[in-house]
Amino acid sequence: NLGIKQPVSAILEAAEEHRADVIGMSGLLVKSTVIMKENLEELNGRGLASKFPVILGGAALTRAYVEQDLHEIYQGEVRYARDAFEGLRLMDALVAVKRGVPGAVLPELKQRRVKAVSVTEPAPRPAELPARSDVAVDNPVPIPPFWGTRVVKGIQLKEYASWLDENALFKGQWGLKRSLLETEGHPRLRMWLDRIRTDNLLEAAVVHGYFPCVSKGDDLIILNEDGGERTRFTFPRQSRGRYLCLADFFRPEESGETDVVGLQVVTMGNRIGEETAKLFAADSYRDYLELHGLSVQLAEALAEYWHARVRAELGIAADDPKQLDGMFRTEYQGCRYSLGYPACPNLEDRAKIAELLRPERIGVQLSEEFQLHPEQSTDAIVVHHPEAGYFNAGGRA
Ligand code: B12
Repeated sequence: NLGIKQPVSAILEAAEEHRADVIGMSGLLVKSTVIMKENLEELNGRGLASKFPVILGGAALTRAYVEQDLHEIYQGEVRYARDAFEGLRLMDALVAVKRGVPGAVLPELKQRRVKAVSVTEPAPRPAELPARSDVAVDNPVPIPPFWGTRVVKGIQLKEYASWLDENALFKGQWGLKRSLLETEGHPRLRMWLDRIRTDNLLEAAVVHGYFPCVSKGDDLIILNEDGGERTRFTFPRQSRGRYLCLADFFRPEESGETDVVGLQVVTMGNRIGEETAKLFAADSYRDYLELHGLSVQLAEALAEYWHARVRAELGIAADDPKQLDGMFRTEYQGCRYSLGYPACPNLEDRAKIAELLRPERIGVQLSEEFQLHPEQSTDAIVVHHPEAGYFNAGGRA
């Protein structure tokens, strides 16, 4: 395991040095799917495709993208693995084929039934789309407690620990079966939370803000104090159904009124990354996997908790569900949209959020690939409109 963000030359050097049978790569963000394609082209270019079969996995990839689109490009074998277990089965098959074991074959390639839509480039806006959806424009506009940004540091774990989505942790991160939750999941979680507290591993911090804004067509325009334009976001509009666009949840410019949008960046700080790196270097994989998984879910928990604080500050928390699972089903007023998700897919827009919030004040930097460092950080646009909810738009509608 070479770790994250490895250039293809480092991957190939290690593969040659260790005489690897197969190269595996993992992609969490859509951007990494583009890099994988370039890496495969590089292997072609260096004449290494027949030497190194490739297994690809990760949240941003689909089986069809790998086994159809990438397979067409790559001059060697490339397969998709849904999880580590499929990865092991593939390794068995690939190595058996390589060694010429009689009867050994690779699993068949999965072919897409419907035509592919590009996931990296937004679909052009068709001319016949309506300028707006039917989203109400007469909902009350809350008054924020302040305009501009605020930095909050030293947030204690006990404040947001109860917002941890245990299902996502146990199932999604730790890969635990239901039957192991009582004997493994809960005790290990208690142990890690204790250790995080005792060793002071988290430096949870938030920068958030309220900005005056209006909408115009598909654009959300952030205003200056004097009412002039400060910056604007352009969001995709659904090409059918309700023709929703994120901009519709804000007062249109023509109304003459001004709306309010919340922005936030939350982070778990740098120390936790150093700790997980130590565990990794010491070959303590189980501990590494558990602590890393917990830390990323705690970033999500802090974002959820902060969103609730923002609803309270805006005076729209009256409808908040009493139970946490209702929170996870977003049964409250408004919605928290993270850039990169379907309603606002453009990761480049993270630079605008960074400019408005200046998250470097809590130690968070935006990389050239528009990723936040430390990894356990997430940003969001907070919308108060009662009709706001998650939806697909643009190429993925
Ligand atoms: C948890 C999570 C987070 C956490 C932690 C992320 C992290 N670094 O681990 C937090 C809250 C920090 C986060 C933040 C963000 N996230 Co996020 N996140 C997720 C979520 C819900 C789960 C990812 C995860 O950790 N899964 C658990 C791991 C273990 O699974 P996995 O990576 O898929 O790997 C498994 C398999 O795929 C396979 N596998 C993977 N690789 C390989 C390789 C080989 C060789 C093999 C054999 C197998 C294999 O085996 C693994 C075990 O089964 C996904 C959605 C989803 N359901 O997948 C979105 C998702 C990855 N996030 C997304 C986005 C957009 C973001 C943000 C950009 C949002 C924002 N604006 O803040 C940020 C980016 C953070 C940053 N630092 O810049 C998008 C990415 C799409 C895109 N546009 O690029 C996703 C896909 C959600 C979506 N549906 O749109 N996120």
